[in-house]
Amino acid sequence: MLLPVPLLLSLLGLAAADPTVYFKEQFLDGDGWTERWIESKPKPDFGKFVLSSGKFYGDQEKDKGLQTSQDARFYALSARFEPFSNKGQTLVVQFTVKHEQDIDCGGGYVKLFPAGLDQTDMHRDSEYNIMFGPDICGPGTKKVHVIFNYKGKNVLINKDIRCKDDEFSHLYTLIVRPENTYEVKIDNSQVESGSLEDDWNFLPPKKIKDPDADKPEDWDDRTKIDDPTDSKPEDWDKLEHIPDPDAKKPEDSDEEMDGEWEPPVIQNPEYKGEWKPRQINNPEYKGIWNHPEIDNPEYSPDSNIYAYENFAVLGLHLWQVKSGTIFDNFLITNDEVYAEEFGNETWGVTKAAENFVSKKKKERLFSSSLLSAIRVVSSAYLRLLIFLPAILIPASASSSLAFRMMYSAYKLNKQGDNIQP
Ligand SMILES: *[C@@H]1O[C@H](CO)[C@@H](O)[C@H](O)[C@H]1NC(C)=O
Ligand SMILES: [Ca+2]
Repeated sequence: MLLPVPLLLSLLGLAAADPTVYFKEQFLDGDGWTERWIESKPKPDFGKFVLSSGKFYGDQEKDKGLQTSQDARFYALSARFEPFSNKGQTLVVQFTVKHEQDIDCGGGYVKLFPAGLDQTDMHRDSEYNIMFGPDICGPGTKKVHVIFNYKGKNVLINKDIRCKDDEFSHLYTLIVRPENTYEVKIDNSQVESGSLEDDWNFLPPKKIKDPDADKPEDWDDRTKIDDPTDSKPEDWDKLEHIPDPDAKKPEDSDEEMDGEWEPPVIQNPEYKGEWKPRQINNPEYKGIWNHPEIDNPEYSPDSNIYAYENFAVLGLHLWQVKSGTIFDNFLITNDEVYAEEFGNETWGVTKAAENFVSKKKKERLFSSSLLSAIRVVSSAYLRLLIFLPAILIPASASSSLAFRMMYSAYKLNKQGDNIQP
């Protein structure tokens, strides 16, 4: 029996209501974005974002996004949308980042702010709800931040999620579900997932060590003990240093002037160090004492860790040493499948083209460097030809023949030089 598709989907629990798109920005309307994105003002020297598809791209128009354009700057730009709460809903935050400058140190993340943010005064300490995205600084820091503001404190994820550090566009997705679970995807495949409570220290621990439980005094947790049957041999103790028996009093020693002569001191070859008894297994060993745990009275579960009163602004507030990162295809929605589809249609389409273009560029670079390598080698070879006749033909043979050979080799070499740029 064939079921109609919507019925089939709903039987599988897959049918979803229409996706709600809270925010979407692809920069497809020329300068239009300058009306939607607002610069923060407190510092006059924030870096400038420009609209660009960069040095290589899939589609020159579609792949335009916000590119950082000045080195060693802070950037602070944001866009506002209708406030919404994610209570009882899935929240998906997604965007593409392209570090085409071969990034050394710089942020590639977004911050989601509540409605109260003054966009012209967005700064480092402006309170946000969520910060998400890649961050690179040297070889040591290459991670994806997932930071939640929980009761006024920024709480970082306990797991280490590695970000991409190549020059291509990558799609970053954060999904937060009302079951207090989350998922992080890079390029539409899952790189981390789990429960909010387990992977962030939002709440105090569920269990603590029982403060009333003490290790019994007679609890023996020494694995080895001194062998009671072992004793120090009688001839063990020897001085560590002794007077050198081979030293002789110098004949010119003047005891009245220098005091009584004393031989130099040497290490005693018979000295054995401190005596220690042999170690044996402790017959009384009881194992490691496990501190009993009790329920932590400070702990109370929170089924609303994931929920925020409202989201209203998406901000790019970051520092970059070497500029050139392009941000594009921002999406905030309640629909995971829609976000994946949108990712496929944007990043999914451009990644193949980008790879192709970049490969072609590298091939061109390679073939031009191969060509110059051939030039260098051939020119060195021709130079050698000039001197070979002089080496091979003795001066007495025919100096005029040697000269002719040298001259023609020289001319050949000149041509060799001429093919060099
Ligand atoms: C996105 O693309 C991948 C790879 O082609 C595919 O497996 C997946 O089903 C697509 N997702 C959606 C929602 O279309
Ligand atoms: Ca775009």
